[in-house]
Amino acid sequence: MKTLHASILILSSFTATGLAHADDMSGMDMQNKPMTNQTQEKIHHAIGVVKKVDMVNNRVTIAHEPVASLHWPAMTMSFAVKDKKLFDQLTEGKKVEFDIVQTGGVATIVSVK
Ligand SMILES: [Cu+2]
Repeated sequence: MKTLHASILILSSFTATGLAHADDMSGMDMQNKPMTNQTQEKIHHAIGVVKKVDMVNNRVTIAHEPVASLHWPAMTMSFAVKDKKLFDQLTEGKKVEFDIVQTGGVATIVSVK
């Protein structure tokens, strides 16, 4: 009976791996589509002052207020900018409200108000 039990455990761990992989695949598909809530990407809201705009590298430096949903204290940091159009609202010295998505340690601004 002991041997049988062990093989059931092995079988079920294979199944779990298979499911996790299926999740990864669907996540990859989603990246080519417009943002939906199914991407698992959480949108974080922040407020800050634009310090430096780097349109060539699609980056902006913002002195932001604390972001509770990301457990971030207030700080000045660089963000990736998702769309060139967002630079219309990212003027140095301007106070902005913006939405951030964080994936793999990279914080990307996805919209600006
Ligand atoms: Cu920060």
